[in-house]
Amino acid sequence: MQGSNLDAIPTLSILTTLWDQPRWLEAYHLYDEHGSELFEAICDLPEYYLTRTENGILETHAKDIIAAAPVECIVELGAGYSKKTIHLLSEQVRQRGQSIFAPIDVSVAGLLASQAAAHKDFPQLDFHGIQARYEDGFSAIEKSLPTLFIFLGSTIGNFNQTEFPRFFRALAAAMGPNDYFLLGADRVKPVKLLEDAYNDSRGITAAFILNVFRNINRLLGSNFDLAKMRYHSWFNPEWQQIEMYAVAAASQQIRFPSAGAAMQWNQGEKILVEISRKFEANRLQEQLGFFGLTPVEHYSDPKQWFSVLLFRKQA
Ligand code: AVJ
Repeated sequence: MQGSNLDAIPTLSILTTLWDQPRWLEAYHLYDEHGSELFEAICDLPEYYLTRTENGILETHAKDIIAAAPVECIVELGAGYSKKTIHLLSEQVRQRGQSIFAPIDVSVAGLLASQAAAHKDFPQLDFHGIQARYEDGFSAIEKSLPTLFIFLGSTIGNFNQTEFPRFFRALAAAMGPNDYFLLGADRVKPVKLLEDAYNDSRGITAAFILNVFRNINRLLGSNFDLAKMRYHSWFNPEWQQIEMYAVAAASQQIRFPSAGAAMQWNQGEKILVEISRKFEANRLQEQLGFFGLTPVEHYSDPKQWFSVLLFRKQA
């Protein structure tokens, strides 16, 4: 297990984006322990089609995907050891035997849990967990080792216009010639389906989004009052993204004692907590071509709701 110092980063990230206009937050703050549990619950919601659709695609096509990407190592970005990863790992072991599995994740707890599970299920896998944010973790990957990088769940949809190119520049730079990249991306579809997936009838998504303020209170000693805010989300058609907001139900003064700072959060004012971009598969393939990633295959489900795209790094 490798680690890096992650502690100094969140405070700066939170304060700078909260002082932005409009106020917003980087999505990774959502995943404290409780947030991770709430996200697991989201994945099982009837309205949240993403996880089960992508899982179906991987279950159906894992054999072809692994056959198309002759590698010795699988690097998973985020989300250590899910059901969907197992389809790929078991095919990798079946087709190639002894292999390396290296998940990169900010959560040590998540990495340890996936290490225990992977060791039990796949004794032929060498496990190399890397505790880091994606871009920082890339440098730990040996470039000469034939590697398949996987980034599932449409997590790519969380990245804004700045983060997206930064991520792909770093990824492409970390990839050796003929390495592979497997990307799960949610597709544009009728608005009602999209909006329901992010506004479930049980209110789990609302709890997940507002929980970020509990995490921030814990990290920074601030006084966000979850009872005085509400959740609002919508599909922005021009930007083709679901936008998830916390809205102040009453004006409140938020203090950050550790930073000696305070902000006035006015009634009705929104904080953009998360975006979830939706993609057109062909356009995404063309776009990634500019980062030196050549499309190899496009896997989808019968309703064409979700895409799993395989790319190869140009030599
Ligand atoms: C984990 C980023 C893929 O955008 O669908 C789900 C997060 N937020 N419901 C998504 C999320 C609210 C999810 N990703």
